[in-house]
Amino acid sequence: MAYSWADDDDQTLQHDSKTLKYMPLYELNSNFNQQYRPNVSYHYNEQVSHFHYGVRHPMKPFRLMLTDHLVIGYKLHEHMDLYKPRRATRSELLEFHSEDYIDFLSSITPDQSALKSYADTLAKFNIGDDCPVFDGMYDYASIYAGASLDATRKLINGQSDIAINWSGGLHHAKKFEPSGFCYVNDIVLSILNLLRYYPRVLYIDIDLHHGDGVQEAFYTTDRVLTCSFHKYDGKFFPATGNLDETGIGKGKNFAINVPLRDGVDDESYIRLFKSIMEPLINQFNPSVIVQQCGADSLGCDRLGRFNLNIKAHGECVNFIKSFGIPMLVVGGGGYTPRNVSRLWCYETSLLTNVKLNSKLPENLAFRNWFKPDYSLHPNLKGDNLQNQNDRKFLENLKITVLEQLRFLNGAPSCSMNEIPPDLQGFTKDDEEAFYEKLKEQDFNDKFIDGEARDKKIMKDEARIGELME
Ligand code: V1D
Ligand code: CA
Repeated sequence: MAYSWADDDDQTLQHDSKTLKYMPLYELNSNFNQQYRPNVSYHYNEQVSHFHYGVRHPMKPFRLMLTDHLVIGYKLHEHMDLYKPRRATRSELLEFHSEDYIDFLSSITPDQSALKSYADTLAKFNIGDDCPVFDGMYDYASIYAGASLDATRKLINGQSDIAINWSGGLHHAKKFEPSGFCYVNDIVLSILNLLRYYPRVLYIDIDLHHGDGVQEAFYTTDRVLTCSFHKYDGKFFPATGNLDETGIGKGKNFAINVPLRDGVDDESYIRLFKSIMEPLINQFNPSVIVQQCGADSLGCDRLGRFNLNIKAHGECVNFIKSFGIPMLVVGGGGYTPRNVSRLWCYETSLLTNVKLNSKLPENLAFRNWFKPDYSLHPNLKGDNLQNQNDRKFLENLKITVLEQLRFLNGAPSCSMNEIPPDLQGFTKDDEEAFYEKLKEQDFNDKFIDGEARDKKIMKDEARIGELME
């Protein structure tokens, strides 16, 4: 019988109605002792979930609160270091974005944007239906970017092997403008920071949409290899990411695109993903990986027409983890909040080596969002959605990409000659002083201990109690 990526195949955590309340929420994986057991950190500033793009807009930051409730409800905080990161500063944002764009972003208000006199400025900065001006927009952007940067600092100073920021992953933002719901590009900012210490960065993007902003930012360098899997038909947003976009100059062949059609299913996606990523990682030999885990590639997404189940998406993340390379994991798109939060909670469990009971915790806040099944793994495969990627199409994709990999000629031995400008000319002493400062900064970051976290949960529940009355 074929493996089911949807429902609960796990016998060890099964229960009947009488024993339900005694069932553990999770168990450690059976091969726990032999497995790669990375130090995992979780970077989350809950303020990020309070912003609203607008009632009709599909991007709902609220999904991040649902995710956090699931993560905490399953007690995954017992397996990670938790940080409440500070916002990114203006000067941190300027590492990638232009000054006039950041000035605009930090000064425009919804009231002003309603005025006709601003029409030209709004058009200049691509403000419109996809990227509206909303209350607190700049705060929102600096909070999610701050969390990704915080995560990179933990990787750089060796405190974390895997650092997670589900509020990040906004891969479309450009140097001079927002794009596709993304205001600042936390991924580009993070990669720039990682490049100060790591010779080669691999960027993997499994969001439904092409990771165009990240690809564009590193299109001419061989120190960052970008690889995006996405829907492509020449029209679907952002209408880039065909096979022939491969990089230019020194970056030739260091951009990889896997353009797919609607309806791709679990088996075909996983097979294709693994058959490309394994040789790619062996060839490029990255020193650090950034993985964007957009949830709009799941079945039943409000904007997407892929057909993946949560376990299949997770299988890709787990496969990359199995290489044991330091990794920044970020979110991205995802427009059916209940499934976004299920997915990112499940992926947190994979990264922390914890096996979750499929039945959602009884005392979960917002549990009614997950009815009627209350399961972590509802079947998301739409039976009426045909897989328009037939075997031949997928085989051709694989062959073309593997052919491109042959041109990589091994990993570039990096002389670090493309170090971001502010670190050029660093002496050993400078570098040590810098590390000391980093450590100090870590200490000042709000590290959330178990007790503080428990208090926070009690507070959240009280608030929900009030809401329900
Ligand atoms: F359906 C909508 C309703 C309101 C506002 C916007 C949309 C919408 C849906 N899809 N907008 C889109 C995409 N834009 C366009 C352009 C509008 N022009 C006329 C064409 O099709 C943008 C999709 C953005 C996807 C973002 C992402 O999922 O990749 C993401 N990743 O990280 C964060 C977000
Ligand atoms: Ca993608």
